[in-house]
Amino acid sequence: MIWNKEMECADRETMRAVQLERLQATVKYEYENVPYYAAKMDKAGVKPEDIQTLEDIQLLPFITKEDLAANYPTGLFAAPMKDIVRIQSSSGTTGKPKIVGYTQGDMDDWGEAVARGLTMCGIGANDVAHISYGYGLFTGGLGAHAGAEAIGATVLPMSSGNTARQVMFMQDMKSDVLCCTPSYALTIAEAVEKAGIKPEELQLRAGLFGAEPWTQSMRDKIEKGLGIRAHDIYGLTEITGPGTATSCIENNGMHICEDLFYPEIVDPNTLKPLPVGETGELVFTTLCKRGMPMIRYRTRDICYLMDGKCACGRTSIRMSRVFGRTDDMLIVKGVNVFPSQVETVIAKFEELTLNYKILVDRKHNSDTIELMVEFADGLEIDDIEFVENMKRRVEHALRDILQIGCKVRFLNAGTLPRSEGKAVRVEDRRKYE
Ligand code: DLL
Repeated sequence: MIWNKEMECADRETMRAVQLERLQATVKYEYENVPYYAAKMDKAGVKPEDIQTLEDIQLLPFITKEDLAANYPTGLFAAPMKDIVRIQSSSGTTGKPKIVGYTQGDMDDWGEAVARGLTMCGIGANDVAHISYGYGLFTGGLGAHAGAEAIGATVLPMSSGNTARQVMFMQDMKSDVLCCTPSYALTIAEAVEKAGIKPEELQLRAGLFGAEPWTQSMRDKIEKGLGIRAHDIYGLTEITGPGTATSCIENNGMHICEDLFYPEIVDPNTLKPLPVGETGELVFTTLCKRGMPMIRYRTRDICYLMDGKCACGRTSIRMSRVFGRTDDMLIVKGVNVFPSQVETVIAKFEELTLNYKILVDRKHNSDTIELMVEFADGLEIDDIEFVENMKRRVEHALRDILQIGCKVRFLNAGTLPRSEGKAVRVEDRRKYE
């Protein structure tokens, strides 16, 4: 089923006309209501009337997380507070959180976006939606909730944590779909196995996982551990929260709600637009938001766009999985290292689990990087010969992909703290010196 055929299956010409009309209205509204952005436009020498085609979007200045910090808390709100019905927030890297305000119309569009996502994963009014994203200022819980209510599903507002209770509800209430972070899905799968429950004993058939980068091997593990189809759902607080894009049953990229959110990919260094298919930084312009519209917001997420009709029937432009964030990238001994590269190596070893942590430090003026990773259940770290052999193999594989040496420390299964939300994979101690 398709939730909004008119928008999700529109031909290119119709979609571009909708986008242009909405872009022009958004730019005019922003110019008239947000003095900070109007000043940026003035400085760039561009007026709302200059936006005559979709390509003219390139004339507009970007909005960055630094702009949000400079305008903390509500300086970028375009609507008066009386029209703001919801505040959500996410942590900012500069210390101050990012505060986002929604009008009722924005809330309705957010619910619509998640409703489209759930529907494309085969979820409908007869299903029980088990929502284990955190509820509160984080957009995961309330966002998934709004979409599940919009499609008329039976909502279980579990929030995250208390994993044993999650499993009990999942069994007793016969949950059909699980919504949580991929790392928490793994934690739940582990608890299911520990409780001696076979995946086929659960009613669960699909999951919408997002809020953090994840790899194909993690998807395989979740699908096997819970006996479900795992879908990717993407979004960010500044744009709306979950639902900006979701992967359908074809599992070939995430369909962007492009009548609501206009995507571009730019080269993160030159900020020049890149063509469909080329990897770069994802930039979004909200086309309908009125509480706090975002024009050319630099997400810092790295991915590429895919066009053409999907086998599911939708025509919307898709985005690839997110490979990482430009600000997730570690520079160790001058070499760029992404946590996802390390995860790809770990996944190649059956003896290891995807519970890991990367420690970066600086000793004697030189960077060090160490991987702590758990052995699979039943393998012991006191078998010295086995451990030494594994160490050699894993360190060799890491050097191959990272081009620098990375020490490996093995831990017994169950040693590292389990994720209940966004997993913290990296500890960079160099920042604290
Ligand atoms: O994480 C919104 C969300 C909630 C999305 C639940 C999906 C599901 P923020 O806390 O503002 O919002 O974090 C946004 O998380 O810029 C990405 O770096 C990352 N992210 C979100 N979804 C995905 C995904 C929510 N599917 C930031 N894959 C984004 C990879 C993701 N990274």
